[in-house]
Amino acid sequence: MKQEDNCIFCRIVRHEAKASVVMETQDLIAFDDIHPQAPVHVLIIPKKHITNLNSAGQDDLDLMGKLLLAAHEVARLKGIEESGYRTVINTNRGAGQSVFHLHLHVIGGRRMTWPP
Ligand code: DGP
Repeated sequence: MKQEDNCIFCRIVRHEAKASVVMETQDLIAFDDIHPQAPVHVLIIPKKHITNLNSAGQDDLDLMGKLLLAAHEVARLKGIEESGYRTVINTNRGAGQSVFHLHLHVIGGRRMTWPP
């Protein structure tokens, strides 16, 4: 069995699992997080199954750039580009990664504290 078969985010990519989709391109899909930590909490994922940043390689340079630029597009669509938004990628369990398909959190719509 391939990793992709059992991955919840791959199932969202294939539209087998339901998600509130914010935007979709050939390479990426963005959808509302099921456990939002702020009024806006969107996850952007590559359609290609990449476990996390540790698994991304030189072949993914273009894709990783698109992922980052998509954060701005999501913020614009959600109306938070001016008020501000936080972008987060958790890598491995110690950092809080719970779904092992690379995803970029776009969080906003409320005041953020730092450190998180
Ligand atoms: P992380 O902890 O960085 O791995 O973030 C995983 C996020 O994914 C977490 O905020 C909850 C969200 N999530 C988990 N399963 C689903 C799902 O089936 N649908 C949606 N929309 N979000 C999910």
